[in-house]
Amino acid sequence: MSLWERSRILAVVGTAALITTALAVPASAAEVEQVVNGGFDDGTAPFWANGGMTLALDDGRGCVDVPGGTANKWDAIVGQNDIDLVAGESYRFSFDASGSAAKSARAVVGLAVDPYDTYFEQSPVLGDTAHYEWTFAASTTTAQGQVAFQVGGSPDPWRFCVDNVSLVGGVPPETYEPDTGPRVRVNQVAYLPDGPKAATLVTSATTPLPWTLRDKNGRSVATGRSVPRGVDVSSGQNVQTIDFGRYSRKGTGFTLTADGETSRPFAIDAAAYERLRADSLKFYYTQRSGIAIDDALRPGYGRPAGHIGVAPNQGDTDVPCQAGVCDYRLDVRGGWYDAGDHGKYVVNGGISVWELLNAYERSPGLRKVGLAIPESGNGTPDVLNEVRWELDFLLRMQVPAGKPYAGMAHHKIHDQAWTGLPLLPNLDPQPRELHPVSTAATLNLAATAAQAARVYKRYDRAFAARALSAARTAYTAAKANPALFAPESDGIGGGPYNDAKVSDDFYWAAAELFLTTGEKQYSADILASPEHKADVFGAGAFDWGNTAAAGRLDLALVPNRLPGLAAVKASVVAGADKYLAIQKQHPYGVPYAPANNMWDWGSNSTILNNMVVIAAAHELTGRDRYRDGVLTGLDYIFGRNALNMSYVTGYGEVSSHNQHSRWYAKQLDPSLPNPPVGTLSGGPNSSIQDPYAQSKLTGCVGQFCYIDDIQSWSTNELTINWNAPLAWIAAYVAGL
Ligand code: 9MR
Repeated sequence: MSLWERSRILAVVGTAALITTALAVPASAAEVEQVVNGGFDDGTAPFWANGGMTLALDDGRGCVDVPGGTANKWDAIVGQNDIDLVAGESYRFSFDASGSAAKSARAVVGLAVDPYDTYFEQSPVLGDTAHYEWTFAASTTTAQGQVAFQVGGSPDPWRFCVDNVSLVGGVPPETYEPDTGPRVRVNQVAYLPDGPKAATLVTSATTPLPWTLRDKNGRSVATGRSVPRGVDVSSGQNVQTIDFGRYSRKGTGFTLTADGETSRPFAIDAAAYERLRADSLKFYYTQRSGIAIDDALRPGYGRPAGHIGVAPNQGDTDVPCQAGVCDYRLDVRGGWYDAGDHGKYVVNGGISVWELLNAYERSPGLRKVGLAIPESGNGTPDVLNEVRWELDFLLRMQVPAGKPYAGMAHHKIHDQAWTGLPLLPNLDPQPRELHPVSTAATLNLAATAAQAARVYKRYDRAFAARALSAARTAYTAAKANPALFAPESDGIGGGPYNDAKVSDDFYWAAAELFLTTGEKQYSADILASPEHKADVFGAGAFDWGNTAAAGRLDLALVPNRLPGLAAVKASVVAGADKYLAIQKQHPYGVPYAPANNMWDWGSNSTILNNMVVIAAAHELTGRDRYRDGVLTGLDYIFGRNALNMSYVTGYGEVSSHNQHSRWYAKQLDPSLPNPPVGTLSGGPNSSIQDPYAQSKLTGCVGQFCYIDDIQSWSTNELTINWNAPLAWIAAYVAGL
């Protein structure tokens, strides 16, 4: 079973557990030990060791000499089988362990037999003997459970010792209380001097309270009274709002005090957004596949090239298809790694490219922003240099002429099986495979290559011509194969990015081809599309699977002669008005209110994408209220939220910095870096699909469904498609 399938099952189990908890009588008092001889008092059995290791007693502990030179954590294991687990029951997993300096052990409670599912895992960094302890709820009932310490994957040999291994069932479930700091919630980065300035106060008070704004010297510079807002649906908190927008002097180190609490400090200044405009785009260079990352350009982030056909890598220069899918091999080197994994997916590359090129078209100030990348100074704006790295990869994913499905694009290329963390790209030993072509991927290629033909024309005519020809070919091929869908089940070794609705992708591709060529064949398809008159601005405006709004925005903003353009523009303004109305009702100023308060995977990007629509309305109408809506939305991302934290690494006093990634894995291996400054975390996700989030957050309300831990891939990953709206909005704000 794949991680993704497993995650779906866990999600279902999670819900069931929630319901049971609500109805259940308190857990019975009997706490039952599941591990036999965990203290190694009777020798080492029934623990076992593999990978050529011998488990032996040393001072009453079980110890192994771990060989160096293995690729994966699971190439060397100390474990015990036949562990009983009962779904929904809460377990306390604990042990004492030591290891040679800074080696990590992946401690797992999982299934002892194929497919070796992981129910709970932690990867503590070891040193002198220390005690480790966590509580989690089992998602599955089995008599074939396993407690294991995976200690492989080290280049050099080391010694691992463990003692007092314990898995006790029937313990009371742990309650996790996030540390949310002061109850006055502000944008911890910066408000603009002439922009709106609002904060949210978490309080039990239901009548207005006085507030004071202080400058960096503690001097009161403004005062007022808060506005009671009742219980906020998105967080379950009783809140009030504070409007200090009349204060407009520049400065740093401001604080806001109300109800006996003082906010984290913030600036009133645009400068941070100029930095963010570059940082959010610099994120992409260190995501690059197929090129060594130059430490001189990104101090602390230098690493060898990944997936250029050098062992232990097995790709991406000559990649076969999955068995039975095709009989050719492709050179699909380059591009950006999608996220914290080493996969490369055309649909997610597509929306990312579109949004960054769109930022270039909409924010002229981006042209002069240097990104310190190898191509800097070549006469082409750096944002286009960076996006070109991905475009070249997307073009390589197109099936060559003369082959079956010529002109279509393969949906994705990634590892044959999931790998563990941490794992640098160049050390990934998995075989790489091309997955089948899909209509959605092909239309992503058509849309972005057509857009690229327009954008790159003045810098590289030959590339623009090649891109346009690839776009036309792809569009024709998609029309001939309109229903080849990537299935949800294809989630082993990489994410599925399944998408069975492609009318939006057809619309978007036709729009980009029309905007670039002006040809009637494409405008005819736009006008005939069911998407053209539809309200495409839902709870979230657009994402990798919903691209109609991308087409609509460009039709509204890129000069063109489509009949009925006034209505197209009006539809964008109406979409923005919808998001503004939601924001106005929201005591945290969020332009996002998902049905049933079910926050989506990557909610931060959804919020930012809704802000892109609001910013588009600003361009279309020139009205201040749209600019103000974007700025207010920004406050949520940077700390005016229930968790009182900024979701962008290095921005704000407390910010996400442990995003799920195989190579920015400092939390697991101190020799690796955290994600670079300017990296957006996915953010609150009500479905908490990963076991770590489930162990901490089960029952969470909206905004609270987030944890800054590298294990939480469903709430705290970084991705190319999430940093794109951050870069878009940063460029917009810096350009105001
Ligand atoms: O961002 C994607 C989210 O919208 C999907 O619901 C989820 C499951 O298909 O996958 C997310 O994308 C992940 C991808 O499949 C693999 N690379 C990491 C991505 C972010 O978690």
